Amino acid sequence: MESRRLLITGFTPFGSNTINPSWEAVSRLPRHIGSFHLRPCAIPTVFGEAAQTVLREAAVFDPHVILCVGQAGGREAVAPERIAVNIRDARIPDNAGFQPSGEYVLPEGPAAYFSTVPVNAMAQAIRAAGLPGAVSNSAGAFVCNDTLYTLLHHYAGTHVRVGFLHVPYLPQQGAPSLPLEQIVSALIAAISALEV
Ligand code: PCA
Repeated sequence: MESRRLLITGFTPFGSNTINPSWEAVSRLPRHIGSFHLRPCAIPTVFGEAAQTVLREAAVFDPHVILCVGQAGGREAVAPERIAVNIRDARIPDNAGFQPSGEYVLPEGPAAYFSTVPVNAMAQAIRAAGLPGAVSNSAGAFVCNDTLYTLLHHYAGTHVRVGFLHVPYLPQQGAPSLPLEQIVSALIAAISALEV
């Protein structure tokens, strides 16, 4: 089978966290899943910078699919995000000390974009692997949403697919949580659902 390139990212720790399960899991993924060849990349939890880091990496790697992964404290399931909104509204400062309140991601952009990966199939594949998976209809208004929105805007009308998965805390961060191996397995299941 012809190999396809998947750029997959995880975020640096932010706020009061000293670890980010998204990067912990992404950095432990195998380099090949099904027909995909993976390029893992750590990105900063900084408005704007996060998406720019993905775009710089994508300019070199030329991915068919981009999947970003982020931490969502309080979530119980690994959640493919359905939508990104044109809003920056932060409860805490990002890692550069920036805390926007009700600003646009892109003043000239549309209100929202739908993700261009099959979110229902991905959530279903996670559940079929015996793990908690559920589609989410809100990626929030912090750096994760900002990154997904910016990438969907950039790749709108192209063949590059863009998706986002939020993952729960690791057990050492609080509850609810999911062990690292299970987050890794859920990501593998979700990536396998991109084959169809
Ligand atoms: N989660 C944050 C930003 C970085 C991360 O891992 C979010 O949900 O926006």
